[in-house]
Amino acid sequence: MSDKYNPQPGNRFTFGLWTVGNIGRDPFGEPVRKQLTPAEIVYLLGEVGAYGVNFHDNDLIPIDATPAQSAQIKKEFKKALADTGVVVPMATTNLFSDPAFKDGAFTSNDPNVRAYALQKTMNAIDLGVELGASTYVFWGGREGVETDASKDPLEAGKRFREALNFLCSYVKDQGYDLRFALEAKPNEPRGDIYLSTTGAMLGFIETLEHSEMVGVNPEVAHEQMAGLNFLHHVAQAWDMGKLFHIDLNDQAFGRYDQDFRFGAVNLKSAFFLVKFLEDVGYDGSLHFDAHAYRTEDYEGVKDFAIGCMRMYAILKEKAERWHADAEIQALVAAINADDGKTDAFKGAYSADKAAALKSASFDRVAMGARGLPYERLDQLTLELLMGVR
Ligand code: GCO
Ligand code: MN
Ligand code: MN
Repeated sequence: MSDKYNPQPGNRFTFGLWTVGNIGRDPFGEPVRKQLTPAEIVYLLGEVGAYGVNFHDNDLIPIDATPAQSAQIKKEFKKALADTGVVVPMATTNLFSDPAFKDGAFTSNDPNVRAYALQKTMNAIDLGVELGASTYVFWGGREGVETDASKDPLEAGKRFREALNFLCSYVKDQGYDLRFALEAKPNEPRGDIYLSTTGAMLGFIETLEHSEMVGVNPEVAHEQMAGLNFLHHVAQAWDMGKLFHIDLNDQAFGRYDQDFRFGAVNLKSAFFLVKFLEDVGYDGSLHFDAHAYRTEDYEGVKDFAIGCMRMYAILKEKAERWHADAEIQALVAAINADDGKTDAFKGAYSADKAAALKSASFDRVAMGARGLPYERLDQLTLELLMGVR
């Protein structure tokens, strides 16, 4: 399967150490793959042609590593980066695995946990910046509840805001060139996670002191877990200038957190997402936050990684074909046709415009009777996707 769809030089495809490095542990079963070292994962990513590797602090340096162990791991990791040309565009903090974070990190009811979370994040930011990261992701996996008896949601929001304000100021104080990207998820591992959708995050960001340095990191599976249209959230983020990063994967609606290969389930949604990202000119990382099926060995993990990247490249080509397809474009033009009769009413409000519009006459019945060829447009889109046009 080596052809033009395989990753080309200059691609922006990234994977987390935790994605291709996933050992296949699940709530019902033990690991099925041996743990690779961070350096080994970088070599694997170099082999499949990825551009970048992202990590949580503890994917790279175990939480209880000694300074000597930490130095040795960093040395091996940096060598692997230099040998392969793989770079580190994004980093993040693990604020969910350690038992200390069982009731959240920045929103924990325990002020000691909140302070420790800030300390851990400052150290992790330093580590990320040292290795080249320019985006820092916040995924608040444990920032939630099983019962609302346990935590006041207003208080939780206030704590989260204070933590982010503190950390924005820390980044500025250090002179780091780093932007924050907040990642929403509705549930799992908590019963309910605060700020559960990308839209909720976008609203929250506007309440921050340094909102200009904070955007979002939407993930396909997270909106889909909530039964929502992911593309619409991405479009809103883009419209607000807040699409700082994106997590690509796939997920069946209404299931557990599956983290499947990009495009593995909802091909049509994946197509419209890629088409959107390409149409608007999104030029950030294309990060695959997914992992191989538990059935795979490391050859299968490579198949998984290559599959994610091929899927994006193939859908990108399909989007180009969609734009070049005369029949599809004729339908698009017909749908958006404008007879110019309402030109006088367009644009900003004026009292004259409002008065003219109020006295205009419209053929309401004709408007309602007009057929819209969306069936045909959708069918042609699917036929294009299936390779029969
Ligand atoms: C999940 C999340 C995480 C985050 C990661 C980086 O569902 O577990 O998507 O994988 O993206 O922690 O912040
Ligand atoms: Mn996820
Ligand atoms: Mn994610």
